[in-house]
Amino acid sequence: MEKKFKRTLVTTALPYANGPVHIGHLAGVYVPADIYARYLRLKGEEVLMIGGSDEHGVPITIKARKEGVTPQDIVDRYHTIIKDSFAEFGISFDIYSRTSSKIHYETASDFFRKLYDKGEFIEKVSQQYYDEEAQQFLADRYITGTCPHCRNERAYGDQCEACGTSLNATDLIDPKSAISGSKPVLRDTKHWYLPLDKWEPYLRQWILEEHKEWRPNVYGQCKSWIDMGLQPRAVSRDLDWGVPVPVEGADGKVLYVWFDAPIGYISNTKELLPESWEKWWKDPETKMIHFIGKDNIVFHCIVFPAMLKAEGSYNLPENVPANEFLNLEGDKISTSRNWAVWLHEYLRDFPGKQDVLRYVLTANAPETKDNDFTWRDFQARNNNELVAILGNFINRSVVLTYKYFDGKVPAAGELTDYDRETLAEFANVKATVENLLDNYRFRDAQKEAMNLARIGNKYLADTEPWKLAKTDMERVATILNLALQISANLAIAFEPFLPFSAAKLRTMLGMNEFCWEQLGRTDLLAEGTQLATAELLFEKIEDATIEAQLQKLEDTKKANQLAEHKANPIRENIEFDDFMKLDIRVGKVLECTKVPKADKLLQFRIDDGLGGRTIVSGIAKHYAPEDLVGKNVCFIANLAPRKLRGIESQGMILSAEDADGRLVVITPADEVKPGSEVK
Ligand code: B3M
Ligand code: ZN
Repeated sequence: MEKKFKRTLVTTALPYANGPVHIGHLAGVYVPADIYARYLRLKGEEVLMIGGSDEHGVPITIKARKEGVTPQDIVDRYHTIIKDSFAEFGISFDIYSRTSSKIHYETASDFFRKLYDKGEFIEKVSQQYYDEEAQQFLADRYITGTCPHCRNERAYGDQCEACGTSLNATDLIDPKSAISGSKPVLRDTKHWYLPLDKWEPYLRQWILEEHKEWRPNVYGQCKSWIDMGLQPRAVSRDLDWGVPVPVEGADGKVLYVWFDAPIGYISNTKELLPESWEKWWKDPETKMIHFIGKDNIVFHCIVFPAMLKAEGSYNLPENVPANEFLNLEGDKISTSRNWAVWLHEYLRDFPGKQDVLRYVLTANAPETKDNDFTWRDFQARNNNELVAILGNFINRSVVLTYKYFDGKVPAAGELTDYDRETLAEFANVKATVENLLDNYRFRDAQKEAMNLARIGNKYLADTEPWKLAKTDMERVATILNLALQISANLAIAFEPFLPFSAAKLRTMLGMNEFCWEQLGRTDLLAEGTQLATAELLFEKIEDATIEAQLQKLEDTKKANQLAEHKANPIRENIEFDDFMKLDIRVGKVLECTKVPKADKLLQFRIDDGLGGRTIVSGIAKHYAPEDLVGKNVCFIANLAPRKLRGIESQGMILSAEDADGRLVVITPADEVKPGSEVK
């Protein structure tokens, strides 16, 4: 049975204040949350939208150390940049605060203390690396060493970025402290753990039985965590940046960032509403919704609920509509590789076009699976949808009203069957959009809103009022009245999605008061209302503008490759016997063709002096197949055969790769017989 609520608390993940925010943040969390909050406000519901910066955690301390500044300097810098970017994009937080605030320290500290006093933690001593020179315990990220799986010498204590394996610091071969460079030693350290296993039966019932309506990706992740069996989780760390653990004998220990950050939602509510915050957190008639990205699911669906439950007086979230990831031009967005569209840069390159980005990110929202942002799609959606459909319809309606009625809303006369058909099509939209928004399906909801504009556009194209102006002004008046009423509906329907354009549109139409309930009505603009002069809501984006953005990404790629090349030192020495294991031969290319549906692969038939062999090689981006036929190439002849796209590859063709990622095949300087050995 559906529960009834009085008010809604919308929380948005607190971004780490160690870098600016990009389109992935906006698409994954802040735009959907903002659409939802604006929609509820428009319905006249009581709603609070909470945001803020997450200012703790090891990466912030690492960045500070690298730059030779304090962690506080780092978070001060990025908190401001992030906060400004959100404000520019119209993300309508009721408060955007930060976890380095005094009230947060108190709130997080009290929360821990309450759990501690209730006996909700277990204390455990474990061994952790300690840097004797720097006299401090080392977070896993502060330890580097050789990966036991792939032998990468620059693996971190928590992960090897070369092979992607997650590690424990004690797995590393030859560990080194990133602070002093010295060899760390293992020392005993005490920490506090939240026994998630204790809450497992509760969580299983609450999520798996009572919240089957959660998105499949969220539900599925929770189920697999719970089915794997929950373990106690450490909620403290040996670190000098964060909220100090408020118990005796905890010097040099702080709350783990994932313990204090979600409490930030509570602190920020308190900061905004010191008198009445509790009703937002403890009254069962408040519905709490967490907007987050998929990498935060376990913390919001399992760990934080267990914390709240252990405390005892708080509500649990009603839903957690987590999004999947947004990629950029086919690659994972990455802060360290600068592979992102940064919001502050977008604002500089596309001033005044916040709504365009909001629109495109919602149209491509990664609600059910990872999605891709491409600049070509951005341009197409702007030109073909915002300009050609929405903007065009509004503009025609207003311009024609000026042309024939001095910009005053004309009176509607008798409706034709066609008018009535149009209105009927139009009337269902409110219920449809509402239903989609209530179920966190923002991308479909926006599509439906756009359908309203499509209906309007088609109506004008079909009725052609400009042709009737000489013969039947009464009919023209009716048509334009209806077109303007549809425009007024658009000004309401698009308010959650495109707040800047919707506001402009309302100014144009002289709409002062408006609310969601009016949607679907055709008497929103009174006869005789004076319109403001027509203003273009959207403008075409030219190819050159898009090409400049693509070029920028291309440059980033080159810079990354160059950096990688520089960081690619000569590998460690090998013995002569190791070299002798390689059997490298010369062969002549007899045939070479593209491998279907694999844009990188070429299939070779090689005369190897021994009856021939097939080799598949990833150089299709660098050569046309016909250019390689007849060439002598070098290949590894004794590499164990591997299947690539179902084709057995019997060896590997050698090529050189330069810093730009260009591949050039290695050929002998003079003609030699196929099968000759390379030594
Ligand atoms: N700062 C992780 C993130 O930005 C973390 C979220 C905290 S939400 C309480 O992905
Ligand atoms: Zn590795």
